[in-house]
Amino acid sequence: MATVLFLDHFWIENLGIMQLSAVLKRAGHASHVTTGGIGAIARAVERYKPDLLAFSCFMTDYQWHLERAAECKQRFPELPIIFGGYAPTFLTSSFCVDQVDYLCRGEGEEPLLHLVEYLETGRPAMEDLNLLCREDGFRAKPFNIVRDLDRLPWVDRDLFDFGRDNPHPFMILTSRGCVHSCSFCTNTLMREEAGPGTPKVRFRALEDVLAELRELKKTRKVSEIKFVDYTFNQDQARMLELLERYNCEIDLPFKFDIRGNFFTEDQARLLARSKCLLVHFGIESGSERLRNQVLNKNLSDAQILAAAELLHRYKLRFVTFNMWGLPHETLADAERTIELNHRVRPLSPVSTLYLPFAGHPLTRQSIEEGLVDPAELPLVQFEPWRSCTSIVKNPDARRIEMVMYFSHLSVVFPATWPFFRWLARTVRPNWFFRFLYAAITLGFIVRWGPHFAWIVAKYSFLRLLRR
Ligand code: B12
Ligand code: SF4
Repeated sequence: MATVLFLDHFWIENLGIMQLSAVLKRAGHASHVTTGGIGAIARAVERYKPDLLAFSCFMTDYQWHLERAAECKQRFPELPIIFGGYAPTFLTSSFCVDQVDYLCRGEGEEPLLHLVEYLETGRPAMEDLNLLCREDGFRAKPFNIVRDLDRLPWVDRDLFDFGRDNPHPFMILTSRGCVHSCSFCTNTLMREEAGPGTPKVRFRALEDVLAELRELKKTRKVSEIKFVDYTFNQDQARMLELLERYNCEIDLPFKFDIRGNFFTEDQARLLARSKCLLVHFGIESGSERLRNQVLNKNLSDAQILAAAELLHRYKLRFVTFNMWGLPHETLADAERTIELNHRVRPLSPVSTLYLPFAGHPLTRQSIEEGLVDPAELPLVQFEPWRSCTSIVKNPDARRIEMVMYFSHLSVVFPATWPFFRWLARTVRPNWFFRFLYAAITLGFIVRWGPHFAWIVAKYSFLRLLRR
């Protein structure tokens, strides 16, 4: 039996790590997770005596992981280190460094299990591990994908030790992938990497999903379920069947993400009879040109408005996702995003600065067009001030930033929009406005969940102090 210690930065339940842990435990191994600085990690190493340290990164936190791994390598040179997640997958060469021994591209269930067996027994052979290995100079670059999700065990909900009273929503995934190919989205790049012949979406059997939910309901105090599928309603018949059965058998409050063009009256009617707390859907930009030609979202204003009309008619609460600082975005486009939200009337808009992730189609195009300097890509990290100022070159960037700062207030209180539009057109952003934006954002996050707000505030503050 081997022991794996996972390193997580964000300290919110992480389904990726929980899935990997479940696969390890099913095979008789042990796994634990920790976070924090080298002191906390060293204490966890003392306590659990792992045979392998496993780092899981987003594109937005991989520098934190690389720093911690370098410290671990210095302190425990004999402990092998594996990296997996989005950044190692798409920024592979940045991880072929001294502190990394093994690197997994794509989905890690099988390769991680094989590595643990290899470290214990020397089998399978290194070249069959489907990993990049330091011992052979990181030569191969295999990409891994789980074709049959039903072969996986349920995620390990004991791993993050929040106990029965988990303050977060319980996340569950019923599918992987999305049929669309938006140019900014990691789904699109995952599919490119997986190669032809890979299904666009892999679904779990509904029976298995419902059994997992029943078990959750029986064993935990669940106040809320969050379906984290990329697009919950992309298969209409499946969604309707899942909802029908969910309403009868599970009947817990829940949230999920939809695409406006897949939303139908049948779905709305069923949702109105369920304990649906909140629906999220992406507008991204109020400009159809940007949304469809630049972002390849394949979603018209008419489809967005039709979905919103249905949501309102059936009294379903919803928020919209909006991105700011896009390549080729003008101030007029940003103003259109507010104005489309006025017509859509969400509970609130969720606003994020567009982050050009390395390797993604839109980033590649922006680099070709001279709009993004590739040397600046490592700056896309989860840090408060970097969530404000875009690295995309744009003459209107500063004004768009101001529209973003006041987007919540402008949408929720439309009467304030003429004032904020004037402000955005005339005043340059500064620290005062950024602070205001952070406070407003935090206020809205508190409405979704105080614990999540606390985590965001804590990380933002700690990182600011560290500078
Ligand atoms: C839930 C979620 C969140 C949650 C929780 C994150 C968490 N701790 O899990 C919250 C709300 C905090 C969040 C935040 C953000 N998110 Co988010 N999120 C998701 C979501 C909806 C589900 C993630 C999930 O559970 N996937 C399922 C698991 C099974 O897959 P996985 O995590 O990829 O793990 C597999 C592999 O990556 C690999 N793997 C991962 N780690 C390791 C480690 C080892 C050792 C190995 C071998 C393998 C391995 O194996 C795993 C099992 O197959 C995804 C979309 C989606 N449906 O996947 C977006 C997604 C991951 N998020 C995304 C983004 C953009 C963000 C934000 C940057 C948003 C923002 N602008 O602030 C932030 C980043 C926060 C940060 N830490 O820096 C992007 C991509 C991020 C990226 N490329 O790095 C995604 C893909 C959405 C999208 N459409 O593009 N997110
Ligand atoms: S619809 Fe959503 S999940 Fe699908 S590719 Fe576009 S952004 Fe990604």
